[in-house]
Amino acid sequence: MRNSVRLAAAIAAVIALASGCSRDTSQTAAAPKESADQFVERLNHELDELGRESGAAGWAYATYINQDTEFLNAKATERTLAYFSSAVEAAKAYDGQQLSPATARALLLLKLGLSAPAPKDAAKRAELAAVTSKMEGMYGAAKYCPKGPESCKDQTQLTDVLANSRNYNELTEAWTGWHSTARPLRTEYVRFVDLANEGARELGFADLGAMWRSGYDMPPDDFTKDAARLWGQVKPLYDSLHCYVRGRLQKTYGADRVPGDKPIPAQLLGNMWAQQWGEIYPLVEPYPGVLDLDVTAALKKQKYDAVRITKSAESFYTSLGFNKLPETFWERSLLTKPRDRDVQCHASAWQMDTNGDVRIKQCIEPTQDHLMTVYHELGHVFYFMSYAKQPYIFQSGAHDGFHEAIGDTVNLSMTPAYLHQIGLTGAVKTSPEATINQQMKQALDKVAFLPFGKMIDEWRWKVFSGEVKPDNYNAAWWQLREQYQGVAAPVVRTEEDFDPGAKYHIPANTPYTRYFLSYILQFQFHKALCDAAGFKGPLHECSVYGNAEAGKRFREMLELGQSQPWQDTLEKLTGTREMDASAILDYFAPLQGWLKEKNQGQSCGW
Ligand code: X8Z
Ligand code: ZN
Repeated sequence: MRNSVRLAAAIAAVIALASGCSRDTSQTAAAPKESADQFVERLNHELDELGRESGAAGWAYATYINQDTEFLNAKATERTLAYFSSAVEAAKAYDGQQLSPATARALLLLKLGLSAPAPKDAAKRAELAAVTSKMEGMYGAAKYCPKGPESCKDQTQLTDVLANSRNYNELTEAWTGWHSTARPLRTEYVRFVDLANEGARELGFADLGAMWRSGYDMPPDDFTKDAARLWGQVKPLYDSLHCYVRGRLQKTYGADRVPGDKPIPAQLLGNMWAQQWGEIYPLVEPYPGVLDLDVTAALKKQKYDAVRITKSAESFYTSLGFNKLPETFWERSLLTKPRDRDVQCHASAWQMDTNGDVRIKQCIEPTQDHLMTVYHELGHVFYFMSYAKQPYIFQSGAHDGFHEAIGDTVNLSMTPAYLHQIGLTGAVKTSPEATINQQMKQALDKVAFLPFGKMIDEWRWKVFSGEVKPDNYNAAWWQLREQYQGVAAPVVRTEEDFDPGAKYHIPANTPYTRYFLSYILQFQFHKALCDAAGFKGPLHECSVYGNAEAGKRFREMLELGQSQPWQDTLEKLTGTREMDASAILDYFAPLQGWLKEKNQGQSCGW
């Protein structure tokens, strides 16, 4: 992903837009003699230049957080913001003109190009750049130090506790400790909301949330309805999973701690944000011992290091016909956590320029979770490489959910058969019990995530519109977490806390609905690729590893970037113009049947 304020497409192009232009920004002011096509051509060139500067500053900051890199990153961001303000202003000269579809689209994307546009006022612009830069660093460097500097634990360590401990008090302390680090972010965030909203309003949007919802090639209200429709399609499946998992956690922790008809305490689900629950698989395994799915143990035993994990992911993509990663990827990526400095460990992918400098930044550890994340990040990287021939403004995902879905689509092909083939799981067994085990493991990540993916921006939409005010930030957050996820805060929360700030994408201002969409779309993509490969069995058994035809269809989609409305791009691969949950429901049909039976007689819901 690129950087925060920078470009809306964090990962993508438009972000890149943000990167820095070496020219004086005043050059962008309307050049009346320029035709619209010429203007867009100049934009593409300048944004490319600008992207290099903001990319370099952003990378330096994210991989070495200190006052100086924070300052330089803020300066680069400020220049990006200024460039955008002036470019959008200049583009108004073409309002009402007859434009080619490509030029009209480029000008529309320009306006949507930042995830937080600045007010025109120069002092406010500088303040916005400074506050966004500051928040990112605060998050990346945060530590919980219960008993002085020697006792400090960072996010990696606290996340490990959430994943591996089964001790209720230890889990509660790690959760509470990490969330306490977000308190100082509240003041910064309040100011950020004011400034970015002002920028969005100056561009003609009702608020920043409305601007985000306008990035989907359809009226923003239709998008809101579409996202709600998708959630409605998958909610019954989530409810079944929630009911079953709560029952099993009750067996582990007792009914006093996990009451039958209440939300699940958020620290018990194996993840700091209760967003993916794969780590508690051993507690909920339907048929113990039937299938060896312990990839983490295999990685450790075989002494996989970060490079080998990344090479394994690369091989999957090259098996589909993608070109290999460039040498510079290996020289310049950050694959392990440095010992001696603060870095932003939240994984991301970077398109540093349009000349093939692509990288990832991830503090890789030998676990299944990290393995899947590396495949996810490389999905972004192969998307960057695939659309590199497009004009700069179109170098982005068909929409941001597409960008998130590429690597995850590949994840869906990492079946037990594939993992066995690369030596990471035991022999594949086919039995109804093995299928249910495998599906449960997948559902703990893929189904459990859905309400989380939906609620994050639901909260931000309310914050940006003013429906939720700062004195109600935390209460509104927990209301949504209960409503969507059916999880509860481990300990009493107040407005002294700022729990949203404990999740990377809030201080980094990365829109989150993209992930919700990705978790629906990736199943549509998977189904389309399996069809292209001629696969005939149940969807969850399909892997397109090594399949040339599936690879070709996939690459053709990626090469289009953001050059046309996403509906056209989706149709090309899947034959439909709508995002739709039937593929994910189809995929999990065996598990949903099983869960319904197991949940009979239980009181489900919260
Ligand atoms: O942020 C990410 C990726 C980088 S784009 C690691 N994800 C979301 C998260 O961690 O919250 C992937 C899944 C959801
Ligand atoms: Zn991603």
